[in-house]
Amino acid sequence: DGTTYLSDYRPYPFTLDRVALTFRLAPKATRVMAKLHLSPREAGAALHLDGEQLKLISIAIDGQALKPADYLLSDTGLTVHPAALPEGEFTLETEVEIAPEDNTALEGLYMSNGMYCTQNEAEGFRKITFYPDRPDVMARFHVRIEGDKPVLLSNGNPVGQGEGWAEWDDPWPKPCYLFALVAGDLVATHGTFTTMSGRKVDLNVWVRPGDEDRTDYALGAIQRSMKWDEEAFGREYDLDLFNLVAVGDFNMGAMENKGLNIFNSKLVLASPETATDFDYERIEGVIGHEYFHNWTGDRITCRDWFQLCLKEGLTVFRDQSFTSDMRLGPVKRIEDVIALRTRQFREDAGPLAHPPRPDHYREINNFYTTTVYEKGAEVVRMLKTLLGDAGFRAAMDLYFARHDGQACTIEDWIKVFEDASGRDLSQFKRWYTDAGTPHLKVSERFDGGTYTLSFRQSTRPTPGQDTKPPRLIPIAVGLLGPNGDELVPTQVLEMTEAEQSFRFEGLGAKPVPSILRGFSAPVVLERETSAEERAFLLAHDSDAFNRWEAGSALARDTLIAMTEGRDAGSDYLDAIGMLIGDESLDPAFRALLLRLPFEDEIAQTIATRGGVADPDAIHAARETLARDLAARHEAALSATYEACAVAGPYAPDAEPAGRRALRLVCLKLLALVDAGARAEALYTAADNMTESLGALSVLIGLGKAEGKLAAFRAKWQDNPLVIDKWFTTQIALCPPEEAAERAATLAADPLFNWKNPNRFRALMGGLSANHAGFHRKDGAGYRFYADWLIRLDPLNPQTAARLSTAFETWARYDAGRKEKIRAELSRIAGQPGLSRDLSEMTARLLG
Ligand code: HT7
Ligand code: ZN
Repeated sequence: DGTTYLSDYRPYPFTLDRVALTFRLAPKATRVMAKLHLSPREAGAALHLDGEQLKLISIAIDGQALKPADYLLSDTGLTVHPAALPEGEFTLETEVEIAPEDNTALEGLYMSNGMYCTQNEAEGFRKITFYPDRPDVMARFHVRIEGDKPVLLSNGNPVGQGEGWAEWDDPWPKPCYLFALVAGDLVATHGTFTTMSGRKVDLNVWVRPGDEDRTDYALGAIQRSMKWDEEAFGREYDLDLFNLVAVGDFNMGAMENKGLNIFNSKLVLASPETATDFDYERIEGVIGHEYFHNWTGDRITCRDWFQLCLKEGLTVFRDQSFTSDMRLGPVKRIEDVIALRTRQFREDAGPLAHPPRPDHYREINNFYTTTVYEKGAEVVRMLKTLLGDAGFRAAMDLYFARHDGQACTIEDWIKVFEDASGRDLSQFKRWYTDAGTPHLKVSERFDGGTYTLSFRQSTRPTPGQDTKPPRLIPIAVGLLGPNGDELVPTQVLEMTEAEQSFRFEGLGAKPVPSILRGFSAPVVLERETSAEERAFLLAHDSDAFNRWEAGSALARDTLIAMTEGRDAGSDYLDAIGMLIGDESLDPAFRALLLRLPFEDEIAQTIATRGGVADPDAIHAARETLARDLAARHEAALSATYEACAVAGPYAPDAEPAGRRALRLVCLKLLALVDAGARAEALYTAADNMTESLGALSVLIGLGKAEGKLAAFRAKWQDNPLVIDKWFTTQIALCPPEEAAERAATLAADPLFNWKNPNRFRALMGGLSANHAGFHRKDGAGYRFYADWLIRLDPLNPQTAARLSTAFETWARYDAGRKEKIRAELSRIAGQPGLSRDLSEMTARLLG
């Protein structure tokens, strides 16, 4: 049925050590000549090469043209019969024709604003030439590009160039998914980096003419990434040149092609007037991520695509650690956990749940998920928690030493950690193979100076996995005394059983436990905790994560009580007041404390507790609590708003960004008591996008932004990245009852270039982010969204399928909404000619 299974893995029966590619570029008829140096690893095997949408012009072995009877051509590839193959080494030469200009799926070789570029992960290379398109076939590439573009780039080192041509040689063997080609009218911002062994590396950030004044930050981020990887992991860059190119049409964030990283322009271009603090942080993080792949992805790659989290989970862990070191570690950890819970826990709780290492798929593009990436990173983090800093570093050193140049599996990875630590990690491996988020129920006893913490772990069934054996869960715990002192500093309890108790002896009084410090494992903690205890932890916990967690749990419980019409009390409002202006706390941390949980998060918690989420009630409760908070603490909010003003020119660093974040949280709350007066003033005065967009967002929420939105559009209409913000913000933050109609109006705007993935995501992502708007009772949000997925699918199935995950939460809601979502999913599933991508997604979503 077109499903690929992990258990079917077989090594490729040929080795391919060298490949020479020649590209003769033309928008409608590019010719690709490939020469593959192959040798058989087993006698009598047929030679299968993947290939899709290729027009075969010629094929020859050792210079001899093949006869039609020598091979079989199909929609998915080409197979040369064993009888047509020589016994030992041989060369296979093919020539094919492709049409990059007609490639709207943006996989393989395509065109973006007149520039040629490639995207080959996971299986795009088969749309360029006939080839064993699998990550365990690693070869050295020599590339010649012929075309009428001034800049012609590929991987590795330039080895020759002239008018209309250039040649590149990459000395490092690589799988074809890391191949890249770029040809266009581009300009570079140049820099250098001297590696720890004293080699000078040339760095270039390539962009379209006119964009070069927004590249400095990206260049600095490359330099910081290179330095950090040397210091934190001992990893040095291994070529003399590192190129990074910004592209306007791109399906995802960026791609780690060897020596030639290709980026979505939104993750490169930044100036204070056009990019927000959040954009700057992401740019640095993603540039780091792609650069760190040079070792964890390129030098050591994956044996097959089931092992994707081997490179992605590890590299996310590395980029999170990098950002943590560049900015404020505890704040970064809280942001990462918020993202994990809102995206990954949501995936794990729904019909799309799968393990970080899945064991089957129909379309691999559908498995570039938050489970593979972010949960994969959490699993690496737990290994570090279990082994300690030095043990983790020793294991990483062994991983690089043992597996450099190889295509590996999760088993190889686990074995490295076992060998480095002397531990048996077979139970730990379940984190890779089992889906679902474990729930950890906690109870406690205090008896004659002994405090006992008891845990029970359980994981609900997920698609295809009914029973879940217990996992090894590292639980970081500290104990606080009645006056808030740390009685027992953080220690890591290793839970291995379904039920397990841990004792702490010799305590004078019953302590207050701080459990799962730093969010030491990706689990849902279930513990009856009184509001007093939460307020106590919020005031005293030495662990920043748990301190924030106590406040956010108070807010969440208050909101849930309000949605259920119960008396919510004033514990949250009482507890939070003192912290607003507490100068001993970082502004960025205070901004997180003051942030009310997202509506989607509240819906998720209600459903996890067995309730039915009512989007309208959740929206109303959040509005009411925000109003109460503003009314109760207006003075502190106002004083903090004034105190956090940042003087001097804009800088994207963590310190001023944290002050702006706190300021904008205060602004949003104050707007509920000043009718938006401060937001109007800030919008007029702001000299940077963070504050302009922050103020505009507040006014959109108040329904007072129409004139400003029109002026904003006129001012920025030639800057696609800013116009994307214009689309997203107004739809995500407008009153929910307006969202579907506003989305329809925006879809008719001439600036809605829906074939551009960023623009499409800007509108659709904005709509699905408006929780109560998307889930409007009459189904208008669902219908609009489904209409557009149906429209996009024939052109760009990957992006359409990815966006279909907005429907993954259908089971949380009432029967009426459920029925409407399922009807839309069935309507999509019934479209004739639906892509494999979207049909796999709708089938899984419908369950
Ligand atoms: N390794 C890359 C994953 C990827 C991708 C990137 C851009 C466009 C399509 C893509 N398909 C898969 C990005 C990363 O994780 O670094
Ligand atoms: Zn990655």
